[in-house]
Amino acid sequence: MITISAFDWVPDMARGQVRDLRVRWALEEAGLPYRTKLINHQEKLSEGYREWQPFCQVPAYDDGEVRMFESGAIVLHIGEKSEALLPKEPAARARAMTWVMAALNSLDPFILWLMMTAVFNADKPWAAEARPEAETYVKKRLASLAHCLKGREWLEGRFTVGDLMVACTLRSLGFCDLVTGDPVLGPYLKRCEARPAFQRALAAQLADFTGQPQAA
Ligand SMILES: N[C@@H](CCC(=O)N[C@@H](CS)C(=O)NCC(=O)O)C(=O)O
Repeated sequence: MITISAFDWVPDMARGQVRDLRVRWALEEAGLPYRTKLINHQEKLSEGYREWQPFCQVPAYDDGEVRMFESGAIVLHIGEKSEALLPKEPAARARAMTWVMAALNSLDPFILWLMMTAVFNADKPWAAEARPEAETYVKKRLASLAHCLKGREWLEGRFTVGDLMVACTLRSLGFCDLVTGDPVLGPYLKRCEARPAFQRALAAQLADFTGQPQAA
């Protein structure tokens, strides 16, 4: 059975955003059952956990053959097991993998920087000063993404692991309307989040925080 690590508790604002969600979503799309190894914020620092996830973060993954970390690498690994995530045709497969990298390298760093200024350090004077520029960079990247998605349901003709990773990255912008207020990106994200596999993954993450099953 596949095991993934996840936190047993995070603050309310982080619920539904923790990065094990993307792994749960990939597993749900692939139809692969999994269980969670819930850890707390002390256990993440233990030597045993550090051997599984060197940066003391979640998620980490173990399928009995491979133990690994980094959500991008994990969803690609799951993609290898399921055509629902990664097409077999080599060019389509390469394109889908490209979007996973684009989410992690071309979108996420800018979004993270904006979050540092607008959310995590919102009360600091330097953050107020830095925020407009951070927002400018994010808007530029989002405009490029919207250009690619214009008139398309999915990034590459059908849903792939690339959409999954891009959608997870866009969801981090839930604190502002840069995505939800965009006529292309807003509906795209809604389409992604409407997928039953996403709904099951989200419900499962939330349930692990409360110990109570939540409606999908
Ligand atoms: N690059 C890593 C980042 C993982 C990450 O940022 N995990 C966060 C939760 S979303 C975490 O564990 N934070 C706790 C900490 O850093 O101590 C990945 O994508 O797997």
